[in-house]
Amino acid sequence: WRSLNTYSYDKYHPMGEIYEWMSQVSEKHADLVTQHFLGMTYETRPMYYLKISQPSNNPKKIIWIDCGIHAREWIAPAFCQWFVKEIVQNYKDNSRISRFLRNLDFYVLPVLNIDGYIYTWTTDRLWRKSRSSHSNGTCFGVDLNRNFNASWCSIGASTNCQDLTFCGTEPVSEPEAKAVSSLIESKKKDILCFLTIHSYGQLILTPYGYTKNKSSNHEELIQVGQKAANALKAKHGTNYRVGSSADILYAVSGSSRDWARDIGIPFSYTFELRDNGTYGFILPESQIQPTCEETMEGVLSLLDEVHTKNW
Ligand code: ING
Ligand code: ZN
Repeated sequence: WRSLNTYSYDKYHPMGEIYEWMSQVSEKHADLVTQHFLGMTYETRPMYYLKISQPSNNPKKIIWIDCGIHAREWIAPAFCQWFVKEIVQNYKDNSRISRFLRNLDFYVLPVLNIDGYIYTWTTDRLWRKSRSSHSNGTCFGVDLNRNFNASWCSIGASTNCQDLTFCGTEPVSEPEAKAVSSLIESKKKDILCFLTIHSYGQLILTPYGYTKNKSSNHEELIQVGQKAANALKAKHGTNYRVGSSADILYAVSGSSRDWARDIGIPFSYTFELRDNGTYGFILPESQIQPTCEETMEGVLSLLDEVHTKNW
């Protein structure tokens, strides 16, 4: 591909192409999309997020969306790119999107775990963690979704660096988690909704994972999540389940979603995209488009709900 017009949103892209895509979207749509530095990865690659924002006089709230905290979940970065494409292509004509942009800014981090994502392209397609070195270089990687400061490493996480769910050496020990935490912390008063995109399992998960206790707005979170699941299903018939992590998946500590809710962000969700295990992490490219189309419907429905509650 040479220009944005020929970028394939129904293909998986290596990190170099995603970097190039980020520069091109923010260049071509400079009035709407800006690229911002977030921090460096362990292997010293730059992390950028895209801010989608329309000029306005009224104070706005932020919608955060990150993808690719787990390296092998390739459909997640594909969705973040799809989401940005949909907004930039439709914000002028789509009344729902233009209504959102009057009150909301979108912060989109297309690939959170860049080092891990690259490693899945070069070396091990099923790598999950980051690529930091531990125990004198004898084992590698922290599960970045166990490294956040939410009941860190108390349950559903491991202190053994060889394990898939290694929580790191202390809360937010990893540069990638630190970069995200710092930005979110600094903007938390303005963040209305935190969405973190994973695969697979077809689930919309609410806080908490580290306890069966419910967050103060649990019922509302479930209602909004259930509406999103209905909107998602209406597109291609895909069934999603909605519930708290601890209730419908498993108990985990140190997730970004729980941490975001704990610091006071009212709406915080994990999306687990397609499929249900037929292909699992190796979701065929033929499913990128339908998966992104239906997820878009789910996310837009969710945004409609949180937007309506505030304006
Ligand atoms: N699943 C998530 C995981 O980190 C999750 C599920 C997310 C649980 C957030 C609790 C909180 O294990 C995958 N597939 O990564
Ligand atoms: Zn995941």
